[in-house]
This record gives sequence, C-alpha cells and structure tokens, in this order.
Amino acid sequence: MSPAPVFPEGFLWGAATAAHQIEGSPLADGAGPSIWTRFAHTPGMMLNGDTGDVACDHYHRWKDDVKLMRELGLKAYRFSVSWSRILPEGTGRVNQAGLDFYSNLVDELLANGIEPLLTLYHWDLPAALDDRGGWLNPDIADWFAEYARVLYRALDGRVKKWVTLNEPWVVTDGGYLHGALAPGHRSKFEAPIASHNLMRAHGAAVKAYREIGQHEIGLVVNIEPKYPASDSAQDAAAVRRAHAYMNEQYLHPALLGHYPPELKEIFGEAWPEWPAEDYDLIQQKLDFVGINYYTRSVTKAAESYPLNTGVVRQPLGTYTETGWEVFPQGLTDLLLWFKQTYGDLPVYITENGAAFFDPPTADVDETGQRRVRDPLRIDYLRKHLGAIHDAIQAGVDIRGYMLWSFLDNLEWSLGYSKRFGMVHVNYGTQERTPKDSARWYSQVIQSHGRKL
Ligand code: LGS
Repeated sequence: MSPAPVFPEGFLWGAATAAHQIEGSPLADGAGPSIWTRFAHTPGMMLNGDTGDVACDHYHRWKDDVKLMRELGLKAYRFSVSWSRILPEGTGRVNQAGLDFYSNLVDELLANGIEPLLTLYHWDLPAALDDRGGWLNPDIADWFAEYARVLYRALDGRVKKWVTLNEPWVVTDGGYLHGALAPGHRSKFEAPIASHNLMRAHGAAVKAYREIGQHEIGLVVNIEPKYPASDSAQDAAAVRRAHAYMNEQYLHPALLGHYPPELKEIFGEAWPEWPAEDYDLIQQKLDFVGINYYTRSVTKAAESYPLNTGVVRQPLGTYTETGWEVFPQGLTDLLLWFKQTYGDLPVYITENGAAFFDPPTADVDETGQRRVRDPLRIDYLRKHLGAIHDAIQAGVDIRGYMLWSFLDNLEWSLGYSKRFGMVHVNYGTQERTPKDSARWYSQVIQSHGRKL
C-alpha cells in the first residue's frame, strides 16, 4: 500500500462558482445588464434557449448556500463579482445595493470560517461598456481599474485573495474569434486586440491593487498540455502553435513581459506590433497564479482557422459528458512545465472538475437522505488530486484546490444541460442535494487529503 498523501500545511480546500452562472436576478436592485444577459436573450445563442435569469437563485439563497458550504467543510470559496451590479454603466456611478450583496456574502463566509477568493472578471462585462467597444477599446484598462478600486476599497482586508481575470483565453477565443460566447464576435483581427486589452486591464488592476490593497492578487488562466499525435515534424509544429496560443499567450506577457513568437505566425497580418510601454503595464509582480485544468489535447496538423491544428480523439480514452478526455497526468505535466518556465510562483488550482451523466436524485438511502451517486466524478477528482500531489512532491508550490463547481449551474451557451456541481440543483424547486462526490470531498478535506 502506498503511503497516505501529505498536502502542505495551510493547503486551501475549496470550491468555485461564477456570478452569472449561479446568481440569477441579473437586473435586481439597480444592476445594469451585462453582455451575458444580452447574449442569452439573443435567439439562437443558448442551447435550449436557457438564460441566467434565475440560474441557482443564489442571489436570494446565498445565506443557505454558505451554510451548506460550512456543513460540507469547505475552507475556501472562489466566486466572482458581477461588474454591472457594482457599476451599472460600467464606469461612474456606484450602485450601493450591488456592493452590499457581495459585502454581506463575504461577511457570511468569514463568519462561517470560509476564506473568500474573489474574481473581479468572470466574463460578464457591463453591456454599457460593450456599447463603447468592450475589450476592443483600449480605455477598458482604465475602466477595469476603476471598477477594481471600488471593490478593493470596500472589501480588501476581509478579502485577502483577489483574481483579476478568469481565463482571458476563453474571453477572446470564445467571445472574439469563434463567437460561441458573449459578445459573439468572429474576427481574426479583433481577437489579438481583445487579448492585449485584457492583459493591459489585468496590469492596470494589479497596479491599482498595490496602491490600495494589502494582501494577494493574481491571474487565473486555463491551460492544457498539448501532446503530438505522431512524431512528424508537422505535428510537432502544430503542438508548438497550440501550446503558444493557449498556454503562453497570457502567461508570457504577464510573467515574462513578451508574447510568444508563434502568435505572429498564427495571426499573420492580424497580429499588431504593440507599443513597448504596454509591456511595462502588463508585467506586474503577481502573488500567485491560478490554474484551471480540465483536460489535455492530442494535437495534429490540420486545416483549421486560424491555428491549423486539430485534436485527435483517443479511442481508448475516458471522456466526460462535455467530450473532454479525462487525463490527470496532464495536470502534473502542466504544473512541472509551469515551474520550469515561470519559476517558483505560488499556484492555486482555481478550477478542476467534470460534467458527467449524473443520475437524478430519486434514490433515497437507508437514513432517508436523497442520494446522487456520481462515482465517475469521485474518480475524476481523486485522480486529479493525486496528480496535484505528485506535482507538490516534485517541488511545485501549490497552495490550494477549488473544485469546479460548488453547485450545478449555467454552463454558458450550453445552458443547464451540463452539470459540474458537487451539489445537485433541482432547477424547478431550487432544492440542493449534495452528491456523493460532495460527501467524499468533505472527507478529503477533513483528513487534509490523507483519505483520497
Ligand atoms: O463553467 C466553466 C467551466 C466548465 O469547464 C467556468 O466558468 C470556466 O471558468 C471554465 O472555462 N470551465 C470549463 N472549462 C473547460 C474547458 C475545456 C475545453 C476543452 C476543449 C477540448 C476540445
């Protein structure tokens, strides 16, 4: 029998959500619309016509939700703030009721011994700012810093871990290059501009934090290792492009002060020369990096826009309900690559989890409790925590793990069709039922990872 895993002292065990995916009532108490409210109400954009209008009704049930987090033993909770609740027009007038909602949530978390990790931007840009060009307008770096300052002033101290952006890659790839996510643009010319402005906004928000904040701030990226489909030179080149595009496009400028050269190769004339001073703004000292990990890709050269790469499905692989391969070893590989490339920066795993074909909650156990038996999710989580443990043993400074997600929720344009929660949500009654994975995770937390 192998020895029980040992996670570092203080390792933070938690779960994550995002505002638009769980809150509902997006226009309540003076909030302005976001691009996601708008997108979800545009016919044809959302699977089954789902919207975030109600979602998990967390906007009204936050107290009970925090109670459930405590019952499950969570030590940390990662959530995001909806910019247009705080600044309905994106800049200028502050909506106190919006601020109060998050201030109360933070107080409730602290009163229950749960550390808040606050993400400033998890994709719900105020629609008023989209009307002014959104991420294409260079002024957005100032708009974002203005919004961030309001929150730093209100919450820093109570919140000690801040995240500027969640997954800038998805914001541009989904929102500006392929159009599957809000604001739904498809332009090879817009994508690099949106990317660059996201990074400038990140830099501006970190800079503002150093003037006001006393604690820690970082960036969250989604990265996935790319493995070649064959040993051909073409596939090796495809891996290089895919890796630069997804894994280095944001980390390189944030941590090394330049973009990987492959971006010019991928975007050609659509990739501009940026002013040198932009890199000084973008490359701010960070206290940690958050990594969201779900899968890997086995990559080949193929005709595709604009990367000319393709993903090869593994005939013997295990796939989740979203069609992503389960590949825990990839997380260890990725964490080792991160350390080797960017040095000894503290890392949090800020998202990891899976949607599976969970059974309904009809099942009642011997104690009369309703059960959702989700052994595939437990297997996924156990293996990924094992992969994290391997990376810790190999010297990567990993400080915590936020399971995606605390609740089943709105999976963006896939609507409510995919359930990532450790807690099942009945969208008809809003009833919450902890799945077996939640009970299991509770034990893991209680044993500080020794009982994986
Ligand atoms: O709900 C989102 C989760 C679910 O899966 C969350 O809001 C995001 O931050 C995050 O992007 N999430 C997520 N990402 C998995 C992306 C895997 C893409 C794999 C594509 C393979 C072909």
